[in-house]
Parts: sequence; C-alpha cells; structure tokens
Amino acid sequence: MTGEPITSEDDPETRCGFVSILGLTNAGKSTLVNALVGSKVSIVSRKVQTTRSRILGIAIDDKTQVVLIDTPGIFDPSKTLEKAMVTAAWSSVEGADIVVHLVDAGNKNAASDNDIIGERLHDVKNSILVLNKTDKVSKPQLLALSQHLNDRFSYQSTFMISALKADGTDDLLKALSTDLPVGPWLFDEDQITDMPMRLMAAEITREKLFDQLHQELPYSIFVETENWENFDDGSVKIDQLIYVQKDSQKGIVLGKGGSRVKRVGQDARVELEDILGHRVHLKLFVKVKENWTENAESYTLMGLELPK
Ligand SMILES: Nc1nc2c(ncn2[C@@H]2O[C@H](COP(=O)(O)OP(=O)(O)O)[C@@H](O)[C@H]2O)c(=O)[nH]1
Ligand SMILES: [Mg+2]
Repeated sequence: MTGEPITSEDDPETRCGFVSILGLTNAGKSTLVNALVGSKVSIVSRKVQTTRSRILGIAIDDKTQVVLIDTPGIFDPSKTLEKAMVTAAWSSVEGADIVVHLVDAGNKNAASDNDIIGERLHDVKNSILVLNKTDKVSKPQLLALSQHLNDRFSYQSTFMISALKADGTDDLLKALSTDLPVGPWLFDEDQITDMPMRLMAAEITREKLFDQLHQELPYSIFVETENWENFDDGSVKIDQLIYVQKDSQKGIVLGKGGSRVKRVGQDARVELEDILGHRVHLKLFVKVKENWTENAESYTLMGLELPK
C-alpha cells in the first residue's frame, strides 16, 4: 500500500455518477450539497431563490465520486429569470443517475406543496425522498409526512436528515454512492466544484448582498467579476460589478456614504481570502442596468439560458 488515493487508472472498482437535488425553494438543497462536499460550494440564505443556476458539488465516498447537482428551487415562475431558473432545475433530472427529492419537513404545508415535484418524479426510477430539517420537527410529524408522501408517490427509499447539523448526511452519502454506476471518476480527486473561481467570487458577493438587503431587492441584483489579477506575492485583485435595475436601488446597495457596499465588500473579501489562502483586494462598483433580466448575456454569465 502506498497510501495514495485511489483513481480510476489503478482501480477498476471506482464508481462515479450524478445526483440531482430537487426541492422547493428553501428546502435546504444548497446546505445539503455543502454538507456532503464538506466545504462551501453553493451559497445559502434564508431568502428564497438564492441559487440561480445549476451548481456542481463533488463529494467523495471511499472509491466513489458523487457528483451532486444543486439546483434552483422549484416554484411557479412568472418573471423571465424565474422561468430560466426553474427550467434549469427540471433539466437536471435528465442525465442524473439518482434524483433526490429534498423536502423541508418543517414546512407546515410540505405535504401538499411538494405534489408538483412528487408527480413529476413518478416515472423517474431512481428517485429517493429525503426529509430535511429533522432538528425542527418531532418524530411523529416526520413519520406522518414520510408516510403521506410515500403513499402518494414512488420513491426507492426514504432518508431523514438535518443538513444544517450534518445529521444523517453520512448515511445518505453512503447510500447514494453504493447506488452509482461503476466507472472512472470524472473530476480530479481534489476538485469540489466545476465552477470557475470568477463565478464563485461573484456568488460570494451575491450571498453577502442577500445577507444585508431586505425584501425584494436581492432578486434585482446580479454580480459580475469583471477583472481578476494574480500578483507574484500570491495576492489577488478582483473588480466586480453589482448590477441593479433602478437608480433608487443603487442608493440602497451603496448605503449611507457607501457604508453598505463597504460592509458587503469586507465580508466577501474575508471569505475569499479564506478560500484562496492569500490577500485579496476586492473592489465593488454598483451600476444600473435596467433590463439585465431580459438580456441574454447576463444569463450566459450566470450559466443559464434566456427563456424563449
Ligand atoms: N433548522 C434547519 N435549517 C436548515 C437546514 N438545512 C437548511 N436550513 C436553512 O434553510 C434555509 C435555506 O437553505 P438553502 O440551503 O439556501 O435552501 P435551498 O433554497 O433549498 O438551497 C437557510 O436558512 C438554511 O440555513 C436544516 O437541516 N435545519
Ligand atoms: Mg439553494
């Protein structure tokens, strides 16, 4: 034994496959993906519709590479951006080896609200039900919800977890990995996402904006990494544009004397320095771009397609 990690070249027994995580907004999909990967790859917030595009998180369980697809939540879309998000979520089912239907068990209407997903997964063979947020719900409630959903829809198995507390997540990962097909790993063993760093950096700033802004405003915002410069001493200079849709929104994002955007920049910088292990100079600019939600280029930058 050399102690080297196992790769497909020296071991024919490796497994690898895609697991799509579907659920209503705020079910905890991104929290679960981060818990399984063991590192933050997808941003999380208490607000709905935080995740906008398909994000891959790569987890390893022994000889298996489990490629998790975090998706935007399923809801009834009305705006153009919302339609693109929901389309991206449903399309992740195609090509997935396993589909996880993640349910917020703490949601009082979980039983009825999840019909839209349960029905659509009826013919998907490899779908499993995962009830999340067990830390918030009593055992009898959990069992009743599990019974109700299993009676109405068809799942291969049911798991109960708390993604936030990483409770039950190891068992879930094990179950997923034993169900994935034998085959070579698709990603490097130390890779945790396929997201380019420029996009990851934009997502981190967007998360801090979600943290600090109230109500509807976060949904009007789009962040783009405009410049990324690496220096010899390892430090990085990053310029980002924060697009809003109206002048009045620009004022809110800036805050009094620029105080809010400054706080957002500080929080994002600290997290980026942690990830990159180097000093980061982060500059944020706020710009009005009235119709960014109708503009094909914004969608490409987000990894989405402008709905027809
Ligand atoms: N109490 C509790 N909260 C959770 C759990 N998992 C996620 N959350 C919270 O639910 C909210 C939505 O989580 P997020 O991962 O962004 O949900 P998503 O929209 O499905 O991706 C956040 O405030 C999370 O901290 C859990 O197991 N227990
Ligand atoms: Mg999410």
